[in-house]
Amino acid sequence: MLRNDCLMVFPMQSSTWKKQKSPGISSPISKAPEKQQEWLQVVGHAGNFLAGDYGLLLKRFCKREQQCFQGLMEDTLKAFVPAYHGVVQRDEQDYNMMDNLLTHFNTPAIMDCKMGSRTYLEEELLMARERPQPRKDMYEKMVAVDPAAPTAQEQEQQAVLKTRYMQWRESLSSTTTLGFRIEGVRQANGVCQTNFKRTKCREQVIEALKIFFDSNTQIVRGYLRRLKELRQVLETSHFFRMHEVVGSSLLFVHDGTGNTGVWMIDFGKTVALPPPLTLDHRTPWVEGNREDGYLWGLDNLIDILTNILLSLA
Ligand code: I3P
Repeated sequence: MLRNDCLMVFPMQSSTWKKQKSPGISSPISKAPEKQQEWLQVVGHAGNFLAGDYGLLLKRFCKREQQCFQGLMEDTLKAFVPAYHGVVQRDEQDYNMMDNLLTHFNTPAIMDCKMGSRTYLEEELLMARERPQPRKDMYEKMVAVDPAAPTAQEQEQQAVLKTRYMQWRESLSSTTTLGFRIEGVRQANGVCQTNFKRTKCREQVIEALKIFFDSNTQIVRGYLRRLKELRQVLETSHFFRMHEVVGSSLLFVHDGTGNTGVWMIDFGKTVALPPPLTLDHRTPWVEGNREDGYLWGLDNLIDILTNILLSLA
């Protein structure tokens, strides 16, 4: 089964957490924490993460994600993803082992942005047509946000198809209009917010981002620099051109020292394309072209940050 989790899982760093400064913060391996750590998961599938040895993060095994990590470790994108360290078993469950991206931050603020204009794979759409499996849990999540959202048939069934739920989430949020959406934020003071389901228009997104950046120009500048570097690498990456990247997030991390980082995470729904098909990640999606709108979303994100910086200057 596909599992696509947002990596908003991190240790609440205690004073016993040994941090090591390294020249690049993209592949940190810290010493093992000496005390049991308190783990917090802001968004994503509950129970999919464990703390590994040497400060590594263990994520419930997903073959597709493993294949992506293996490909990414050989790609120019390597510096923009957590370093991958293979598979480990705990209580008869396999886990993919990766760097904990938060190791080099001191009480960090964290934001998860789900990238792209589509959050379900084309293969999920085909499956929903061939073997429709309406879901009660998704109906309930839908009604909790908007009781008027389900159709008469869905109300009768008290269930919705996953693809229908995902499309509804996309159009309710900024996924459809901007090609990315904020999934969750954890402020440095520990306050978590995951209620961005209706954060849709540019102004609402800007408002939420400004709060996350604490209107700090140094932080915005750091993020902007990193996002532009990422875009440049994405535009020439072999891996990126050859994959439909869906449900993947950008993890933003900064702390009080002005240290910033952005990484690509969550590759459970990143799928290799059948050759010779490639994507430019900007062409609008029509069923069959597999386009995911990732770079369109990144263009919008960069544009928004540029404008935020101008407004703060
Ligand atoms: C979830 C979100 C996840 C999705 C999950 C949804 O909805 O869209 O991305 O997992 O599907 O329930 P919400 O954010 O509104 O809670 P995938 O991306 O892995 O499909 P799931 O319940 O089938 O895991």
